[in-house]
Amino acid sequence: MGISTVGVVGLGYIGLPTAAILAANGVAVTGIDVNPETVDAVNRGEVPFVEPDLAGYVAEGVSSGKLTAALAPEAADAYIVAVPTPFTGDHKPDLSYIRSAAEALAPTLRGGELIILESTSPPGTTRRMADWILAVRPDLSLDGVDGRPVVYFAHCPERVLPGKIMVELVTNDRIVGGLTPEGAQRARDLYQVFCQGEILLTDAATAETAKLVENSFRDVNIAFANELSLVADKLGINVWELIRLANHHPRVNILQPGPGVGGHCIAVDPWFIVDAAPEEARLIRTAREVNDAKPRWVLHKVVDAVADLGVANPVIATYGLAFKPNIDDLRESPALEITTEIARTLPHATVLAVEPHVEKVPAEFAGLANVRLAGTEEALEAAQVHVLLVDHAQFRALAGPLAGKHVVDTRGMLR
Ligand code: SAJ
Repeated sequence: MGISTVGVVGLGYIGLPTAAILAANGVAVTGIDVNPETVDAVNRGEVPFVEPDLAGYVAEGVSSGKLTAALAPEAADAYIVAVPTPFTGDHKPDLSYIRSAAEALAPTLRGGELIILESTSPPGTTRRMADWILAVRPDLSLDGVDGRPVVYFAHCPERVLPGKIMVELVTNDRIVGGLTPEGAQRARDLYQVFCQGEILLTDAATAETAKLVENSFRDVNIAFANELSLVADKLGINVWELIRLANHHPRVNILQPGPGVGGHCIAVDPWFIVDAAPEEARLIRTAREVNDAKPRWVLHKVVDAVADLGVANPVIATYGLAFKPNIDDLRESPALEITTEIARTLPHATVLAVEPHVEKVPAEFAGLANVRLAGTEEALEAAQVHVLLVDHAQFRALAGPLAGKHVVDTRGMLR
């Protein structure tokens, strides 16, 4: 069966680019989202967040008629589910968005559809999604038993890097894990429409775990760099110089320390492994703890710098709120956490948050009268302590103006 219509459930950082790239390759795509503002924006050909090149794809898809958005699913040959999988306060996976998506899709199914879960998920989630759907639709099946029409399921984790999504969607290799071999083959046929990388077939649970392992690998390596930054600070050594020199060894490639690890992936996914194998995943858990502890360490550095200053009502500038450079994404952002914690810990200070990618005051600032958004010039002029949190391209020019000032440089921008 050829796939000519696709419903993409969840028009976020992954769903919308995937919908747009499918539409650009001639597939009729309906993007489905529960947020009416997102649906309206997409139907106007607009993108509700910052991602290079995406706006052009969405505008083109809408004007060609290949991309539309709706609040509820419609009949389609295939569906891609790309909804959030956050964790709860005690680091347990929250699958409620997947369950809602499954239950919303169930009534539209006729049999023969392919349903792909793209959301990063704990091992076994694709199977659970299938079970939720079949609980609502016992007239359908996974294998055609008793003559009941088959629905095909696969997990195909996204691995694109925010900021490069439109390139990596096309060039990255993809892992496709089927609940059944036929589910994997059908999913491969769909990704071949736009993916030029290798498409690797496996089973659903291995695909789910592979994605978690990739991000845990990166988290562990960043934790090593962050731990080194604490060690180097204690020893009075410049960590950036230390890493630069060590990386001249042919088999050493240490990552960069920062204010902590943010984003919806690397700060979250390792916990799904810890939850699935708590006794065994000791290094993975420790890496999470090391990275999660870094913002507090930075906060103490800022408090110390302010104490050194000895000013009653200091002005502190923080540069960057996003979780990494050149994007507007604030999810799990250590920079945002540090900025709000400075304001909370130092109620007599004024905190000027400089974030060129954000216009709307973050919800985290609510109830804090001493923190507000500010421009670079105002921050440079008014602040006595400057905290570099995100290495946005715009901030590269700060080395000169900040020379000789009190600076806490978490990204080695002034190295
Ligand atoms: N970071 C450091 N030091 C480094 C590298 C990163 O502190 O040397 C920090 C960043 O500032 C950021 C966090 O880590 O706060 C994560 O940034 P990232 O660029 O490493 O990764 P993400 O979260 O933007 O995207 C990751 C990618 N995964 C891997 O590289 C293994 C991407 O390929 C995945 O698609 C994405 O997670 C995802 O959606 O899972």
